Amino acid sequence: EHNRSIEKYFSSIGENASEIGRSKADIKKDFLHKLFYHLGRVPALTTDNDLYTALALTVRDRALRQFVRSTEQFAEKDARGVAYFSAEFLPGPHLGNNLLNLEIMEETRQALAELDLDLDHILEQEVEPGLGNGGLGRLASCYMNSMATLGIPAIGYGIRYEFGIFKQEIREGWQSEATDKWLHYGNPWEVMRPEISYEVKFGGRTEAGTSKEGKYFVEWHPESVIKGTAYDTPILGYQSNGIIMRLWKAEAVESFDFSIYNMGDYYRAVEKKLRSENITKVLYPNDENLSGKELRLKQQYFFVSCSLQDMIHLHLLQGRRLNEFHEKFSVQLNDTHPSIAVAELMRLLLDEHDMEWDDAWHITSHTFAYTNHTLLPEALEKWSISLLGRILPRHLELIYEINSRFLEELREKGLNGEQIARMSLIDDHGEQAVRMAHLATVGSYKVNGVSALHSRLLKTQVLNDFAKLWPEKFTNVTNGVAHRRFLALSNPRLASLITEKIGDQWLTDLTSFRELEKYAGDPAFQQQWRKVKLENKKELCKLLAERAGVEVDPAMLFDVQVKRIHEYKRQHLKVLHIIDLYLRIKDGKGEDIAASAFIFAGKAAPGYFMAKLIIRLITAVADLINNDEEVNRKLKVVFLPNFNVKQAQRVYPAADLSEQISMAGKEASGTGNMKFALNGALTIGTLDGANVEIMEEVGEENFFLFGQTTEEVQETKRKGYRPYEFYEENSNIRRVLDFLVSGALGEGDPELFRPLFNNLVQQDQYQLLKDFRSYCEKKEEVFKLWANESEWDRRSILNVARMGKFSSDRSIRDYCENIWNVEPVRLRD
Ligand code: 4GP
Repeated sequence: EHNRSIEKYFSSIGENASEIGRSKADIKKDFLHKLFYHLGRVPALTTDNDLYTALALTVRDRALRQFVRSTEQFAEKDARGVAYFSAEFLPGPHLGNNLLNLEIMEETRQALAELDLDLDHILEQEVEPGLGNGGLGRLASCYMNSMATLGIPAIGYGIRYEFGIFKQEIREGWQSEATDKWLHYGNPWEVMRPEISYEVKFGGRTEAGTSKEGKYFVEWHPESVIKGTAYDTPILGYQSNGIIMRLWKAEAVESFDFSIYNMGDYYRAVEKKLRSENITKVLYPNDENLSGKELRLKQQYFFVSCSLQDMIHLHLLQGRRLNEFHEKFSVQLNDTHPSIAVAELMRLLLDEHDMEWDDAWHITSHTFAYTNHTLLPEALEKWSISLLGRILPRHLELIYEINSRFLEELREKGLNGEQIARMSLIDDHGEQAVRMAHLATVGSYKVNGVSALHSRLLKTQVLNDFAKLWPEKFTNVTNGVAHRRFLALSNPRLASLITEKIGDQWLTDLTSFRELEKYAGDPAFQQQWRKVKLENKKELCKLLAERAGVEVDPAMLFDVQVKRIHEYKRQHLKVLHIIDLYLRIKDGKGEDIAASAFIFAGKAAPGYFMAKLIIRLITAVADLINNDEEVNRKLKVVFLPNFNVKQAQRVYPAADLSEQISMAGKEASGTGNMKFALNGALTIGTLDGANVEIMEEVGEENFFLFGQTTEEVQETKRKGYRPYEFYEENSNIRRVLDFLVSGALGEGDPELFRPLFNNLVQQDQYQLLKDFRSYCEKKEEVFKLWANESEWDRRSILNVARMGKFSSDRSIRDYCENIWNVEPVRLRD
């Protein structure tokens, strides 16, 4: 039963502008109301956080209005929707982005100025939600913004971690980790929904039976039950629409176990509550799926179960039948983290909604689509049978059943035993385990990689057997980035220069950047372009001085590598080259070297020794070079601690050169590569991931390509790669590697970097030594071009002009067409 008066109010929200206005006066009034009536602050005691919170609440009202309006219209149209399942979201600071999307940045700035407040200072106060590790989580958030912009009925489902990705500090050159208490000062963006909550079972045993009507059924008697409660954050698209990111928090079903409480054991009663809440306490800080623990599996199942129960609830609430579930929803699995959803939807349909197997399987296998984000063999998720059986006994049974039907199908198709064993959902080598990528592939109607190259490798290598079986299931969607956040918001100088030249259509259509091409050779425009970059670099210099204690000359070539620290990403390749340059200068042979600031940032997984050692190497080289009078006018090295979205927004606009130097075949796509080029950096890179497509778009002549191709890498390996030969035969390599263990670096201990040295000369899995010469040669070209300012600028302008393809708006359109079969809804404001 709807309340008519409320309904009338809802429909008036849009029409009646005075309700929630966008003018300076409205914003000022609402801001003061929030400050006094919501926060109850007297002026003398108002803190920066109060100001931020009051402004955030003022903006959230407007964001929620957009969400309510969009939701109403999606419902009116009865449109097919998308649920984006992701264990990670990395939204970045909300406030600035929301002001941009609502188009009230200037009004807000002025409203605050009238109160003698500075918007930029208030924006600085926001603590970002670090609910992801890196690329995969950030991609999910870019997609949320684009789905909202395009009018896709979508919801993002995930986990409300109480502690996000750790805060990285550098202590004596090493990474140290501090907990990220992002909720400490409150989170004004979320709306808690205590009434939207679901129970999730764990452990225990199952029992099969037959009903009076002769129907076979299974009951799951869990060992424990945990409640998930929804927290909604509105995510805005550009200019109007809003969608919701719904994150689940775990709680005890009962706050106290009263039976224990009555016995007088108060602490034991509370303990049970605490244990339940553990599930959503902390994000696992391992990117690329490195090592999963029991709690991680529980997190995955917990959020997936809440989300599917919620979707079924919403579906039935709208009077729809359950057997048309897959016609109304498409669920995108962001990597295998949520892939237990395949078994969970089967369970819900079979056990809780009395469906027959074939019907349930039809719905399930037409609901899910799976995106793979990494080919690293060690990152392909597996859960041991014993763990899965203990935590999710019913799901293990269902997985066995799905598997036995699947293998039967393979036998009927005439596949041999070896092929069947390779494709099985169960890995029988060593400890038996469930291969989650296989479960996701079998249970999905589409599977995609995240760049053309990656999707091809997925089909021809990792999931080759499946691609042969179901060629039409496999497709590609090349990643994209939210260009509004990563250009309009974070690089306002460049944004307004571009808008002056070609208008602001690019905000909703990045391909209109093509029009910039004709100005690429215009000296006056180049000069303005250069000036913008210089201003951005000056700002970054302040941050580098403040956070890393290093003074950098903004006239230097800013050569930047920011991303998670990983051997395959080869930060150490860049370091080896820096050492080579250092030694050259020491020899008095450095004239041709362009004055360069080498900037690094990124987190290492806390248990990943080599990655942490690479950070130590960077800080050691930085110490050596920055303190050497002979060298430091020519070279600077900086490690900027605690890279996150907020910092990223200051780094990309200031970069001249973007380092995308992974070993070919290892980086699924990369999205930093796109953010750099969008902000006018030239790229030095291998033919890996989306680099291939970036080069295709900007032209080979505007891209510094080096290194082996994927095929050459594989050929090198096949022939028996012996890195030691490079050490022996190439005197440059030998000199640089020997320097690592000479005691010149890091407290004079020659053993400090021995593990790195040994790894490189003995295994060198990522073939740094093989690609080293080609990298150095390309760097010489970079230096030469840098000396030719106007040619550098011309190429920089061309790079930006040709970035149209890499907006996440384009990616989302691709998902809609190739995978979801969802039509954008044209929404009225
Ligand atoms: C990352 C990939 O490493 C990166 O190439 C890609 O651009 C990104 O996903 C988004 O697709 N993978 C992860 C991960 O972050 O945890 O596997």
